[in-house]
Amino acid sequence: MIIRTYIGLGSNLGDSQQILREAVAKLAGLGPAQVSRLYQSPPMGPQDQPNYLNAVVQLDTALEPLALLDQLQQFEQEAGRVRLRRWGERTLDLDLLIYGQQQIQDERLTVPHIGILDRDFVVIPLLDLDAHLQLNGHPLKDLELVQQASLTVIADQSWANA
Ligand code: A4P
Ligand code: MG
Repeated sequence: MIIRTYIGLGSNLGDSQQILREAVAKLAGLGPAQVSRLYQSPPMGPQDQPNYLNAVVQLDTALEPLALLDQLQQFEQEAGRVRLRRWGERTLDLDLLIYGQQQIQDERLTVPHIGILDRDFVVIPLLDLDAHLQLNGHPLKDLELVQQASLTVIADQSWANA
């Protein structure tokens, strides 16, 4: 069965735009993929770290959730991932945000991802991909943080092909 999933991408170390572009190419190898616009966002967590580039990929895939997580973690490693501290700087972070309608509580995986509703750098790119997307029956577009987003659009949805 093919499931519609959403993957959050973040980077604030190295050549972030190139790192995210390569990540999109790898994700597209797992099934039909669409990409949000590319955003710059101020760091959530420690403030003494660079701004992030963030985007979201919509991926239709036959992979089971844990197999998809394995792939995401492999792509993080291939990007030379370093992770220095919680909520701190990293070369590539790939989070499984949404996996169809499924709720997953596994020691390796919580889906929907725990931070979605608090993170404008996740919600706004999700809305690029589906303006009517709902989480637990609530339309994301009605969230207050959508009106107060602190993101800057860096590039339109063609950025990953360039
Ligand atoms: N895990 C559980 N559920 C999931 C899921 N849905 N997707 C487990 C991915 N992984 C999931 O991941 C730690 C463990 O979470 C994994 O082993 C997996 O089994 P990790 O990537 O090493 O750590 P983390 O939880 O991502 O790190 P951390 O430090 O808690 O950070 P966050 O919550 O990912 O946030 N500011 C801006 N502006 N933009 C950002 O993208 N990102 C972070 C990192 C901080 N500030 C940011 C941004
Ligand atoms: Mg992560």
